[in-house]
Formats: sequence, structure tokens, C-alpha cells
Amino acid sequence: MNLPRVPGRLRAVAVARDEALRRPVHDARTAAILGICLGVCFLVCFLTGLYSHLQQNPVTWLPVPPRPASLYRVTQGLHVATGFATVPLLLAKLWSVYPRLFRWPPVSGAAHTVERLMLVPLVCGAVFMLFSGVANVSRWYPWGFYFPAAHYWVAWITVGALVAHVGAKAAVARAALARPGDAAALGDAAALGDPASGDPMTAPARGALGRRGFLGAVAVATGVVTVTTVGQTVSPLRPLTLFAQRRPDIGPQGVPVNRSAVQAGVVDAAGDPAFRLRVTGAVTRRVELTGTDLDRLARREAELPIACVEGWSTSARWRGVPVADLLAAAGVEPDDGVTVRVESLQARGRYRASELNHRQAGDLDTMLAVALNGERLDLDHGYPCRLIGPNRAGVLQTKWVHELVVVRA
Ligand SMILES: Nc1nc2c(c(=O)[nH]1)N[C@H]1C(S)=C(S)[C@@H](COP(=O)(O)O)O[C@H]1N2
Ligand SMILES: [Mo]
Repeated sequence: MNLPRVPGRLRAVAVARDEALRRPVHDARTAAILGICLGVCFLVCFLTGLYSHLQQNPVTWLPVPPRPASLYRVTQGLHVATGFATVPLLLAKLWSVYPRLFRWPPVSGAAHTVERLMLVPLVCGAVFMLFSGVANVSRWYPWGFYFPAAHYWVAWITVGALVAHVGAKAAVARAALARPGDAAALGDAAALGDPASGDPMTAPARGALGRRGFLGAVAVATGVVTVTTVGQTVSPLRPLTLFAQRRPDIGPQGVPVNRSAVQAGVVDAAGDPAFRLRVTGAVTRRVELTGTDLDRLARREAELPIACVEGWSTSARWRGVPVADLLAAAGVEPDDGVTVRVESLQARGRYRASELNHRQAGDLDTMLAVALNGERLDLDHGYPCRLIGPNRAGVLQTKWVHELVVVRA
């Protein structure tokens, strides 16, 4: 090898790098295969994440529909599952490509400099997304920022960098996938600008990990992570739930509780005989109902899921009063100018209120539930009444409801 201007230490790095790049586990073909798997996971995760963002930050020009009833359960289950599956995939990809970091000279030309700089937001963004997502569903918050906002904006940065990366690498990846592995390894090392790498010593050393073995191990790791976590939403896999934070069948009345009545500080108010549910705001008649009135009016039954943003979900049988009936009693027609604010007895906290658009408010399965799985609603599930509606994120299923405020645009 002839590298006259490179000091001895760097030359040793170059030799080690070229040797690594000749191994199939570090070549362009392996990188491309892992890249495609990662790209698919990122795409599904990003789109389902956008949908979850839209649920929690509604816009008038794209109202979230109440049907299909289980849509959010499926999209958020996919969001968390693909996020988890991405962890082993990303680690494998980073390990597969890290020898390229030691390229010398580090950049050649302006376009290449930009391409390499884009790796910073791509890698940092991807690591941040996975770390913050996994920590959040584990209910570990080792940070001072508001998780949903940070997770949302870093997602855009990461996906932007990913699009640029795919654009820059498409030709190399396509070629690597079209060629048999060894040629890919060779071409790849040569592409790093070191003519000495063009020698034909491309076969992996005897006993070294081959591409098939490496990708097989990654597939097994991804499978294990998925199978031991999706039980939090896919009922037949419940017994295998090992790493997920929730068994969705454990809790009062067979449903988990995220925030209890004690934590929400509503025990006294919820148990007070003076409790009244009020329908207020842009109404023709004010409506005021006692707990007994609610029980009497609660004739609607529906099987609807609770689907937490953290990935667990479960289906349950609810009985309650359709919000549409309460609006009718208040003389309100839920046309497209109407939104309904659902207010909880809980005085503080981010999830103490939620909003219904006119389509959600008009769906008869959107109701104030008083019974769950055939029993009077448990205090921790929102007694005296809680909102439950089809195709809604768990955070929007407000518990301990005491007021519906009709807002007219
Ligand atoms: N008032 C109030 N309602 C709330 C919450 C809350 O903290 N306060 N948490 C929400 C979240 S995050 C979820 S997932 C569901 C869970 O409902 P459950 O405890 O009945 O399972 O309630 C929602 N309703
Ligand atoms: Mo939740």
C-alpha cells in the first residue's frame, strides 16, 4: 500500500478499515438490506406518528373521523411495534457501516460534504427518536422537555435527513443489491478512494460471521423484541408480554388504569352526592343531570377499545349516554360548526379535558359511559361518568367528566 502523506497511525486505521469493509457484514449489500428494512419501519412509524399527532392536535380542515372504531388502536399499536423493532435494526445498521466513518480523506467535494453532514441529523435524530420513544412507553422521563413536541419535531428532522440519505445512496444501494455480495464489497471499498483496496482478497476469513448469519441474527433479535412487546395490544400474544409496560387485561374491571382517582385528586368530588353533569356553552337549554339521571339515560352499549398512546390497548364493553342525546336535550344540532369540550373534575394536568369534533359528537357510540364490562364504572376508570368514543387516542377518553361545553365557530 502506498500512502506517502498519511502518518503511520492513520495508515493502520486505513488498513483496518479496508479489511473490515471487505467483510460481507460491513459491505454495501448488507448496509442496503438493513437500510431497506429500517426505511420501511421508519415510514410506518412516521405516518402512524403523524396520525397520533393529528388526533391530539386537531385541525379543522382534516377532522378525525369516528370510524373505523379501532383505527387508532391499530395505528398506535403499529407505531410502538415498529419503533421497538427499529432498535435492533438501527444498532445493526450502525455497526454494519461504522468502518466508513474512517474514510480518508473524510470528504471529496461539496455534494459529498453535504451528504456526510446529513448523517449527523440522521443518526442523532434516529437515536433520539428511539431512545425517547422507548423511555416514554416505559414511563421513564429523564428529561425536562415536553415529550410529544420534541418527539414530533425531531421526527420531521430525522425523516428529512432520511429522504436526503436515500436519495444520495439509492444508486449505490441498487447496484449493491443487483451484484453478488463479493463484488459489492470490492466495489464499495474501491469507492472509498483507496486504490489498494481493489485487490481480490474479498472473501471473508474462515469462521468469520457471514452476511446470512448476521442478518439472521438481526431478524431473530427483531422478532424477539416484537413478540415480547406486542402482547400489550395483540391479545393472543398476551402471555408472551415480557418487555411491555402493560398487560392490558390487568386492572380494575379487566382494564388497566394510567392515572388513578387519587393521583388525579378527584376522589371527593367524584363521590359527592351533589355531583351534576352540565351541558353548557352555546346551548338553547342548559342541561343538568345527577348521577342517577345518567344511570337512567345510559341505554347505549358498545364494544370499544381504550388505546393508549403508549401502545397498550384493550377492548371493553361500555354502557352510557350518547353525547348526541345530551346535545339534543340542550337543543344543539351537532352540525359542522360545533365542537364540544369535555371537562373533567380533575383540576390540573394535561389530560383533564378533551375535544369532540362534530362528526365524533354525532356518532352514537361516542358516549358518557357509566358502566364497564357489565359493572358500575370503577372510580379509577372515571366514575361517575367518563367519555368513551370510537377511534380516539386514550388520552382523549376523558375520565370523571362533569361538563360538556358546546362551542360554536
Ligand atoms: N381526567 C383524566 N382522564 C384521562 C386521563 C387523565 O390523566 N385524566 N388519562 C387518559 C389516558 S392517558 C388513558 S390511556 C385513558 C385510560 O383510561 P383507563 O384508566 O380507564 O384505562 O384515560 C384517559 N383519561
Ligand atoms: Mo394513555
